[in-house]
Amino acid sequence: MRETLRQAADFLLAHDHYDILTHAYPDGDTLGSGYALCAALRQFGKKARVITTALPRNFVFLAAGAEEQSFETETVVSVDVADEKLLGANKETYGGRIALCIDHHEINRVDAPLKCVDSCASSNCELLFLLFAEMGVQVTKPIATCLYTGIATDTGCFKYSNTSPRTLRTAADLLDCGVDAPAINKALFDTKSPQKLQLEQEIYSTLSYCADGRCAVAAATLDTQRRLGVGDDELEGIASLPRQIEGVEIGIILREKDPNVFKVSVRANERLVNAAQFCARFGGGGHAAAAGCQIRGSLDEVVHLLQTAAEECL
Ligand SMILES: [Mn+2]
Repeated sequence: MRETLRQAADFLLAHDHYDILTHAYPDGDTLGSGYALCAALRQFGKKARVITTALPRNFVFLAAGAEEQSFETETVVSVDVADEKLLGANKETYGGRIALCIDHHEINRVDAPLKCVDSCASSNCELLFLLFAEMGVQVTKPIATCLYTGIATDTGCFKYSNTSPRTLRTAADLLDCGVDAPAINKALFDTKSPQKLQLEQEIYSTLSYCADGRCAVAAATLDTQRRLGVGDDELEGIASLPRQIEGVEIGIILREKDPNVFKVSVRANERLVNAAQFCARFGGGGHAAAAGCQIRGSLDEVVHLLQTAAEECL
């Protein structure tokens, strides 16, 4: 890994005029990585900008120091992007042009001449912290804030199993650089818009159990989403709600995308049920603990279908 970090550092110091690509439906890790790397490169007098499909409201603070720069792109770098498909609308412009890929996903399918991938890192930002040390970047408060945000979001605020001793040490170093962790944690993990709270209330009111309380299903219907005016920002994170209930091994959330078309998110206790296999029954897939699929039908039909499948599994 040390050798790879050195190569990536040398590459970044040797080139200029950077477009830094983030993945579509950007999260705190890809955006934190993008804006941190952008600021780091500018420290060396280089031109750089972050290319993103969206900047969700709660992450606007990451872009605070990055004033617009106009230049002709020479070097394309991707951060936290596991596959070119995940570039979304930017795939057309940048597909096949990535010169350096920096990522932490176990499976990375980006075809780039230079790849710096560490699947032991909790987050891409944890990896960037090492890379910045190799480059001699001065980790200013804005850079540290970006890196901390990426680490915190990818680890569920240091709760998930990807939180390693190194993750916590990195976070400690970032706190030394002046990060206001309580403020970031409050804004990202302990704050809900009134609409989101109302949404959760309505979702809980649809909750039904089966398999002796070991499976819970709840739904956000199109009517609810329209009435509350909620979008992807508010719907983010609702998939984990039913799994928080004591005794529930399979938690399922349905989100109606079009009339009678449901996007199904399954969270499972992976020691008992494989969520990816569960979703494969309906043409979907994913990970052992978290997977998804899409099913057509009325709400009652879809719930019945999923409950029957859950009862077979449990
Ligand atoms: Mn990530």
